[in-house]
Amino acid sequence: AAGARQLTLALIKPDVAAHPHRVETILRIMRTNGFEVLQRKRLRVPRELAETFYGEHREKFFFPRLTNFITSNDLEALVLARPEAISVWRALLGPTKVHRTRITNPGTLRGLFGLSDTRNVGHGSDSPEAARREIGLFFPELDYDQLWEAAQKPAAPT
Ligand code: DGI
Repeated sequence: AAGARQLTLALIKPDVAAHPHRVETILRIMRTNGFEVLQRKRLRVPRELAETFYGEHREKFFFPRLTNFITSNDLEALVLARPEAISVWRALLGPTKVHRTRITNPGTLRGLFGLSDTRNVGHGSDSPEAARREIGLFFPELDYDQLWEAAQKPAAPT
């Protein structure tokens, strides 16, 4: 039996968001894999949001280049829903470090489209707690619990 649907925050980072046809390819891959796109927005991330979002990495050597990159141009933020949304979206993305992922997981989104360990195509929340926090950061105007409730109803046929 299908379990409850999970929500996850997906980001299509600026390296890919600059290419409309790649964004469309990724959206098609999301839908083919059973994801419902509940919310979608395109935005230039303010520095403060980037630093809060990646706050756990504040002391890492790559923090400046990561936050510079994520604020460098528009990106796409999406709320995705399906059972096991968190792990399934991260599996589609592939492992974080593109240089290795190109060899080990060439068919994943990072394997296909990644440019570097920083410019690595996308983001996916890594736990339900992270998903709630991250959806709140990117979609502060939404009521998370209401969104979750709505996600439990079957999608209208399209
Ligand atoms: O959840 P992920 O994005 O897969 O990975 P994460 O939460 O460990 O790291 C967040 C982002 O930080 C990742 O998408 C890219 C960047 N990053 C992580 N480790 C490295 C890195 N960037 C560089 N240049 N080198 C790293 O070792």
